[in-house]
Amino acid sequence: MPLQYNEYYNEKTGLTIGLKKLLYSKQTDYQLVEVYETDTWGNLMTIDGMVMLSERDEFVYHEMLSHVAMFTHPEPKRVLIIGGGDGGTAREVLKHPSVEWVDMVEIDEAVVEASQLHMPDVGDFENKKLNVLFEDGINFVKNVQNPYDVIIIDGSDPVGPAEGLFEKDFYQLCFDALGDDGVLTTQTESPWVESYHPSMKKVFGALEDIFEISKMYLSFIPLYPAGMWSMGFASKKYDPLSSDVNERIDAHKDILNTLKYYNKDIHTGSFALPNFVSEIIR
Ligand code: SPD
Repeated sequence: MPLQYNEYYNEKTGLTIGLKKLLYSKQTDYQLVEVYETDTWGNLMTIDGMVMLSERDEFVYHEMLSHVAMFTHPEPKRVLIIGGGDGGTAREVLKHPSVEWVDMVEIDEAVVEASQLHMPDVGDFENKKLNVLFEDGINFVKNVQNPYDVIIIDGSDPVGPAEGLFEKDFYQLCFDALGDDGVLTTQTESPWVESYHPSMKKVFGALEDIFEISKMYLSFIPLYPAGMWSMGFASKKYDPLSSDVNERIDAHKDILNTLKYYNKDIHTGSFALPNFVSEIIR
């Protein structure tokens, strides 16, 4: 095992993490799933050599992907998570008392296995409201009969099995799988990494064409390329920047007290984009 994990996002430029031990390694039909013990970030899960999450910084990604959607919808009861096999997004979604049912559709059982074995605090897999399905999320959304209030796309990077999660057809299927007031969030890569720009343009172009309201928002995740991470928000009816949303956040102190990144100011502030970022999707 090498002493350092390196993820290069441009030629020889990238991220370095000190490693102590390889804890899990499985080549599945879809991808190589690995978990390492690191010197700084707790246990780290990678897929095909790309960081998915570390125990120490995962809260930023999972709180931001979940609560921006969950607080924007006034009463999210049925939630669909595409991907998210480590369980972190479901954990955050399940904090909302209105939630009655969560379907989490993960293509690769090894992601759930690796998380349960080596990141036991990330998921809430015993929760009775959580239904874990192992199948292709794109096929799953084609056949949704009972619409969802919220859909969250917690996929990997736009290479390999997650490539389809950056296509317009997929977002049309998600739109069709949502109720009349449905809300969606999706992970959309780093604005600093130029090779991701085509995928970002494709997703935000699709969201704008398909949904009434669409926006990009940002969070800061140290182990993702260049540390700045974008997410997409789309909605048929509810504006994430309305005063109703602020009131709803204020009314849920019980949830907010469990969070380490998301709060009312972060919710609003995350939609403020630097000029070079808005340029990418203009
Ligand atoms: N390169 C980072 C891409 C992040 C995608 N999702 C991570 C999964 C965490 N639930």
